[in-house]
Amino acid sequence: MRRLLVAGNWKMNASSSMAEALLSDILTADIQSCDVAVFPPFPYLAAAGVRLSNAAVQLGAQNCATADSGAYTGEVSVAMLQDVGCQLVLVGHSERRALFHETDAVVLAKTEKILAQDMTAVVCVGETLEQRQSGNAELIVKQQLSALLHQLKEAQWSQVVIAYEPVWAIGTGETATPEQAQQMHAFIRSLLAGVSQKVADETRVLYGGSVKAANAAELFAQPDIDGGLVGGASLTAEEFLGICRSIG
Ligand code: G2H
Repeated sequence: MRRLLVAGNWKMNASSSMAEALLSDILTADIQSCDVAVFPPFPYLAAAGVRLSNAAVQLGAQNCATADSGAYTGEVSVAMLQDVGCQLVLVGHSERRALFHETDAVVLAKTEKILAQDMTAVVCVGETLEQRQSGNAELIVKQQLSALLHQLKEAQWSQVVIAYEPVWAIGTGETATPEQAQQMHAFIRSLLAGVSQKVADETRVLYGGSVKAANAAELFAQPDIDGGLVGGASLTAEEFLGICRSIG
């Protein structure tokens, strides 16, 4: 019922030549088995937007401003991102929460801007190792989603993708087991059911955290895992396409 999505979050990596080569390889591969999206750094978005226009591969940005325009030095608005061809924006990645103080209120404000622009918000949630070990993983994820669950209207959820990214699995090489991930994904879906059964059935919940070609198939086989948000392994075409191809 839900088409899987494999999304490559390049983080602060690549160069213009690397971006061009990577996009070229992804386009040549012509993946049909899932939706594919890439999230290059800001400076490469405009060229990527031209490269991907009319292509099935979707373009996303890693961040956006909460304001529409004006005296916000260094910020990039959602309208600007759409102007250069972005369809999606990441919000609330744990690196932004931890390093740039992105609170749940900021996550909500950004998400509302993205949805108002008719774009898709990929909202990231996930607990730290300490929070998991103290038995609070579900509580933390519920808190991170709480404002969205209460504020968004049912129809808006068609423009939201959730990415569950346990902080302890990000860039560490340590992946949640398929069972651990499935358990949290099922919990997230139960929260979505509080909005409506339709929202629970149709909202995609991606897994993120050291996804690679070797573990993707097992993760994506879980009933509530609808694809992956891929960091390190999205930086080489071979590994990223290997993840896409793990979907039968
Ligand atoms: C989690 C993920 C991508 P990685 O941050 O969002 O990165 O796959 O490198 O763990």
